Amino acid sequence: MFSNKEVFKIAFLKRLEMLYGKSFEDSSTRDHYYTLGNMVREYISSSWIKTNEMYRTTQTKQVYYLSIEFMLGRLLVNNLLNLGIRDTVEVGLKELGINIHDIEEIEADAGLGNGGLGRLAACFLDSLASLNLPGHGFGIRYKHGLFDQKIIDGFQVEYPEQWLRHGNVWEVRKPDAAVEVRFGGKVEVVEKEGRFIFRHVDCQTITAVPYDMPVVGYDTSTVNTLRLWSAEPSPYPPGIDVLEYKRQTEAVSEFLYPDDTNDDGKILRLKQQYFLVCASLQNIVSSHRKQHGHLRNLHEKVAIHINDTHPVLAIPELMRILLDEEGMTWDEAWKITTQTISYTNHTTLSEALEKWPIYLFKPLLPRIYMIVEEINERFCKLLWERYPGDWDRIEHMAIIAHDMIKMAHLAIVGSHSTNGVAKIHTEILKHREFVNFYTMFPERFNSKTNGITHRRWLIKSNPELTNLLLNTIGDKWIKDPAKLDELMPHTTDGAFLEQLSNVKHTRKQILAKHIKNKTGIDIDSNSIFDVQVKRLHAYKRQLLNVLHIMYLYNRLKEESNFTIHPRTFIFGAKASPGYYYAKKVIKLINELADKVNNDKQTKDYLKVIFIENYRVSLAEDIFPAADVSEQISTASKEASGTGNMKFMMNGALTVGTMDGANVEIKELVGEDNIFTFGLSADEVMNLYATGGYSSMEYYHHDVRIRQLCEQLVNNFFPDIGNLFEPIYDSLLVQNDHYFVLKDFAAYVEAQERVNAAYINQPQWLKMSTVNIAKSGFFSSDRTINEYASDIWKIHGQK
Ligand code: 26V
Repeated sequence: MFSNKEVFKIAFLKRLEMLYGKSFEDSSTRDHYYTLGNMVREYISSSWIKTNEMYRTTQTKQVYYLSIEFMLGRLLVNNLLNLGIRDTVEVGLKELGINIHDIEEIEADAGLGNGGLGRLAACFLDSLASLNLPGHGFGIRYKHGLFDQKIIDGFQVEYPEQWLRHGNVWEVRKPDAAVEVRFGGKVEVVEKEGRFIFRHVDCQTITAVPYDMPVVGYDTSTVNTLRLWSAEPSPYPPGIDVLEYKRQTEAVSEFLYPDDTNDDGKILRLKQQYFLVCASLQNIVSSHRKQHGHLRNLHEKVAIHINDTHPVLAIPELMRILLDEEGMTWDEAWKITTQTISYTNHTTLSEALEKWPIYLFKPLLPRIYMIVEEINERFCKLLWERYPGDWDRIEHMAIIAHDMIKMAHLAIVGSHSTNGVAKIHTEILKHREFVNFYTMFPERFNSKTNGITHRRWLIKSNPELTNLLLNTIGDKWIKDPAKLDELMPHTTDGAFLEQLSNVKHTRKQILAKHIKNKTGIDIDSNSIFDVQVKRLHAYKRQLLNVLHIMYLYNRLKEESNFTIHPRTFIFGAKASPGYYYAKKVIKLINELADKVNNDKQTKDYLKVIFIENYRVSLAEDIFPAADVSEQISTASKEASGTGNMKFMMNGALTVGTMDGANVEIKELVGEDNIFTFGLSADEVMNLYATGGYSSMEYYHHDVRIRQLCEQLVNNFFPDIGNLFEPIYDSLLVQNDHYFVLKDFAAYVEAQERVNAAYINQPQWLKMSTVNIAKSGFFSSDRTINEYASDIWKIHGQK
């Protein structure tokens, strides 16, 4: 069907006819998309079956990656690429008069995630399959992914996302593999033959129906599985309000929760978490039983990884199965559970560390609560033996304290591995956040610096750069991305640098065209494309970027001999719907854009663009076009960042703080090839500890800062009243918790270095080349190989 373009064309037309009863002339682009998707799915299916059969017969150890989010984006072109048939299909379609990009645009992003954490899970699946590793995802098939963002009058407005509206060609519903999940009710204890049996009665039951999506490896026949659970009503028990029961059940997989740390304690979210865990564990345990007849060797054949604490109930749930269903002793069950489970921490922001109040948890999950209590009691006893009398320490480390369950503590205590997602983040976990746990269990802590799949974020999204790399250093880097380093001799190769410059320019023109179509605004593709795309959070400091733009604007207006290389500042960011401050910053960016873009005096030097509804598919057009990558979080706050890696791999230079993976980018490229600035993580944490920061001093002593702060509240932005007063207050009344003003001068100075470096194009292109050459380290293939050998102990097949 895909052996050559002629065979493909015939098969395509035939399939179109079969599926839609339409001739080519009468068919739409949507028909073409579904026809092609259908063909690809069929093409995948035999490898999928073979991969599963192979895993069954060889009984190799499997890893299951449990994640409440998977931000897959579009799959068509990625699958074509991994199957090695993209070019055949593209040419074949072209000869039929169809542009593959038009077809691609039909597909809705699978946006079942908020940002970094969910996208990381998607990159990991791609790497697992491409490395022939037996690894599968378990998640939730949300009917609505992360909300769609519209900007209306400068404000963010949210709309429900509808990715399933036209169906999903990549999924297969498996009703025969459905399982039941129980909530509420009571636990009855009966004694039987000297053993206590726990029975869960009067509970509400819902059915978890799996939808499987194939995960196709690159240039291999491995096809792993992402299993997404959908909540459906179980056979209706008599005498209930059927409509109400159906509504309540389906609500469990209706929406992805937007990452909103101000919005915790939502019972439905806890239901989602247990729903994922309970269904996935039944699935894992029943296939293990089928193969081995018992669960005593579960930890030898299965690794279960929990992506952040959201699936941490896997620990008490596995204990429940081993105790109540298998009749194991506590000690046997505990050994198997801790050896099976491993945990990644993705944040140290205290407001994002999950805690559940007992009053919500216990009635919803009575048996699980009993087990968590028992885990806590045994752990506290251990603490007491080790630190007799040290009540303070015990209170701080307890899993349950002050009527709250601390999920991260449960994860560390109930697993054999806790990892951070970049070196500096792991150091903070070990020596600050979880220092007491590190002292007690040093061997459990390890670091796994995040990565991104170079297949989507370079080969797929930037074919122009990919071709240049292929022509320059061959193709070994595709299977072994560390080999991008072979580009290093070309940092002084004039012909190469010129081509690199052309590639970047082409990609900037593509993005400029897209922006023109969407916003009507013309941007200059010879200007510096300076990009900050990520969720909107105070700690990510989009505000620092905004204040710098205002500062440049002021200077351009006030100083007749001040000049800069023209710059286009591009933002993309969603704010959580209930995050008041973040939404103000979005409005501020849009007000600034309005002002700056329409000022005749400055518009040739400064443009500000807010790209609406930032998501994976847009990101694929943004990273290749960037010159400057903004990674300016308050040091210590950004666990890793992964956008920083995507920019680097596409030749953008980083302006960044010494935070997250920026630290490792700097180690790799050297200080001459990155623009770092600002407070270090230690300085930030010491300032918090000592209270030695007063933002007012910066206001008084730096006239630039004073002017900028005042411009937030005087009529610099006309007709907005006191709209930005909360931002002003965050800086000056609430003492600028994220050190925006303290880092301002250093940031301005770093940006001046950027301007100077860009003007020297040969120098800039050389720096850009070093960044591309060193980016292989950030392939998620490297990350996944480390997880596989250090944590999961799984091996590549064939
Ligand atoms: C928190 C909550 C709170 C309740 C509502 C839903 C929700 C969803 C997500 C989260 C926390 C997410 C933590 C997170 O995304 N961390 C990011 O992980 C990236 C991958 O490791 C890393 O690159 C980023 O630096 C880190 O912020």
